[in-house]
Amino acid sequence: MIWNEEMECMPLAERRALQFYRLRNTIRRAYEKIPAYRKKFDEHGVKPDDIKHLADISKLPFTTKEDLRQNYPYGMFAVPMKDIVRVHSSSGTTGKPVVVGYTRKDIDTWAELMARTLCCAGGTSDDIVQVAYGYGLFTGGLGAHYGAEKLGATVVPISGGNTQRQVMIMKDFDVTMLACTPSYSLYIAEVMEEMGVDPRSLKLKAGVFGAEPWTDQMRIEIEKRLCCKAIDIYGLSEIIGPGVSSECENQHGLHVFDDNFFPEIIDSATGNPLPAGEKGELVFTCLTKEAFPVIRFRTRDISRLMFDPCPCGRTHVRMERITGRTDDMLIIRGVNVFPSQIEEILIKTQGVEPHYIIIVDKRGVLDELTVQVEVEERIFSDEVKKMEELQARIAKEIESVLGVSAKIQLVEPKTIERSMGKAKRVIDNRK
Ligand code: DLL
Repeated sequence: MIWNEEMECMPLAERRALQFYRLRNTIRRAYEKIPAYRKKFDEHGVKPDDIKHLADISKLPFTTKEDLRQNYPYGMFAVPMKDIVRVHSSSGTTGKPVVVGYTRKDIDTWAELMARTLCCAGGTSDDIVQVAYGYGLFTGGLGAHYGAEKLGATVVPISGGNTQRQVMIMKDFDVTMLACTPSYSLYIAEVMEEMGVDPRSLKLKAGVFGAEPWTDQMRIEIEKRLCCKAIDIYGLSEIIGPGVSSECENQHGLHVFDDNFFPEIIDSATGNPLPAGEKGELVFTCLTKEAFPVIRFRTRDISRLMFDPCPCGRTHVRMERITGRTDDMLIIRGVNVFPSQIEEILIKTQGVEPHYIIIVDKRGVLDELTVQVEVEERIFSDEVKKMEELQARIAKEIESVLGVSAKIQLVEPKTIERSMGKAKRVIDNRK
């Protein structure tokens, strides 16, 4: 089922016209109502009326996380506070958080986009949706909650944590859909196993997983362990929260809800737009947001756009699953390494569990890469020789795929800390 056929299956020419109309309105409003945007546009020598075609978007200046921080907390709002009905905020682990605001209409738009997302994953009003994303300033919990309600599904607003209870409720409440981070879904699967609950005995049919990077290998692992379809959903607080893009049941790229958010791919070093289909940094412009209309926001997420039609009938442009962030990339002895590349190798390796940490240190002048990964119980209790053989196999694979040597530490099952939200998988001690 498609939630909003008119918008999701709109012919391309019509959508382009709609995007342009909405873009013009957003730019005018931002220029008139947000002094920081007016200043930026003026410094850049561009006026809203200079935007005469969609392609002119590249004439506009970018917005960065730093711009939003400098206007903390409410400086980027385009409406008076009396019209703001909700705020959310990013975690702010690296400085002041970013505060995002929503009008009533923005909340409705968001709910609609999350209803579309759940529909993309096969959801209907018959579903029972366990929302195990955190509720609070984080956008995951309430975003999924409003979307599931809009869909007419039954919401179980459990939030993150208390994993045994998650399993009990999933079983007793006949939950059919799960919403949480991919890393938390694996932890739920693990606890389920410990509790002796067979995932095949559950009603769970699909999960909408996002908020952190994960790989196709991780998807296979989750689908196997939870016996459900694992759908990748993407979003960020600055744009709206979850509900920016979602895979459909074909699981081949995420449909960007581009009647609301205009995506671009740029070269993160030069800021220049890249040719269609090339991989680079994702940039979004909000087309329908009232309270917090960000223009050309640099996400730092790396993806590429896919323009070929999807069998589901949606005509949105699709984005490839995020393969890393520009600020995630580790430079190890001059070689660029993305954590996702290491994850792919680990999960493909027989005998290890999908729980790992990447540690980078500096020994003298040299960078040193260490990968800690849990091994399966049967291997851990086995002979030393097998462990050594496994260790060597992983090291060799990393060396041949990434071109850097890594120290592999095999650790006992269940020793790496589990996450109930966004997993922290990289410790860079050089910083
Ligand atoms: O994580 C919103 C969200 C909630 C998305 C629930 C999906 C599900 P932030 O906390 O602002 O918002 O973090 C946004 O998380 O720039 C990406 O780097 C990362 N991210 C989000 N979804 C995915 C995904 C929410 N599917 C940042 N794959 C983004 C990879 C993701 N990374």
